[in-house]
Amino acid sequence: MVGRALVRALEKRDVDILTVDRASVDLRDQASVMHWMERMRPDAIFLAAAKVGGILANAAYPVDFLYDNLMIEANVISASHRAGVEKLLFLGSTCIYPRDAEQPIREEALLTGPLEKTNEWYAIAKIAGIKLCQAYRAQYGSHFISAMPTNLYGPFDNFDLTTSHVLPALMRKIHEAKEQGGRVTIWGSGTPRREFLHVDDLAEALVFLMENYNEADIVNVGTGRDLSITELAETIADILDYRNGFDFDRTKPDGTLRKCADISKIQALGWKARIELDQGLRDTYRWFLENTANRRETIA
Ligand code: GFB
Repeated sequence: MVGRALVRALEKRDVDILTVDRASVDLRDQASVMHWMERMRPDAIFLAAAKVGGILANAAYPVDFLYDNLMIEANVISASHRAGVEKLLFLGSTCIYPRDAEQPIREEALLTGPLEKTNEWYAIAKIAGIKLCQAYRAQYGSHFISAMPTNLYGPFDNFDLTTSHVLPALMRKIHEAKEQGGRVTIWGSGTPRREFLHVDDLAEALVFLMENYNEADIVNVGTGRDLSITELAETIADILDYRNGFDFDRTKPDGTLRKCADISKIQALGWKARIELDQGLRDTYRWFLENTANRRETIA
């Protein structure tokens, strides 16, 4: 999802875009990554590739979330250094911050307290990636930077109900309840609050940081506005005209109760999000209808 959004953003600029899919290079394999890097010699790298997923996927696949992400970032960052890449941008996540961090979460909160248990594997891997970028900068003067996006959504999201994040899951559940009848079940209590950023806004932010930022310190990327999971469900229900109400499955985890990024740093640099949640949801639903709703095999 992020890689495709980056390609859409970069196509508007005068650059040659190199992409690599998992069928041609397994980023967990050091030799393959080094070989690709030496053959292509990119000037700049956006490291968006990662094993990602929602709250239950993190619990179900701890090895994938820790090992795969550690290997991907260690291989790509070290190969970038060896191939003389001039600038690298590593993508983390706001789940790297302590579970009880003061809200909105400032970048300085990193490593000041215990992590949220439901995504600890992923958070540890992402913190290691941030530190590796900072280590290359400290030891070799590398221009490696890290951005921390909040919860993302948009075209090419994962709509699988067991592994996806909350926004695509609720969109699909509400769509199916509207089409087939029945009610929608929200996992957990519905009270946790989350901040959602459209992936096209993220891509613009990443290009902006690539061009304008070159420091060791991490940078949050978000809208600065959060809402409860129930409010998100109601917003999607309004757009899809679903009126049958919600049930709550309290056997499912809530995760962290609040996760809203302080975005004053990136705003001071001169960037802010443009896509309002309502508009972003409408666009994403249109994409869902055109690409997945009638082709279940692509999302099963
Ligand atoms: O998006 P999500 O899976 O992950 O869940 P996190 C957010 C909240 O939505 C939790 C609730 O409180 C869920 O219980 N929720 C309600 C649902 N209904 C659903 C549903 O049908 N599906 C899902 N998935 N959730 C993620 C991390 O944490 O944040 C990732 O797991 C990543 O690793 C991402 O860092 C940014 O927001 O809790």
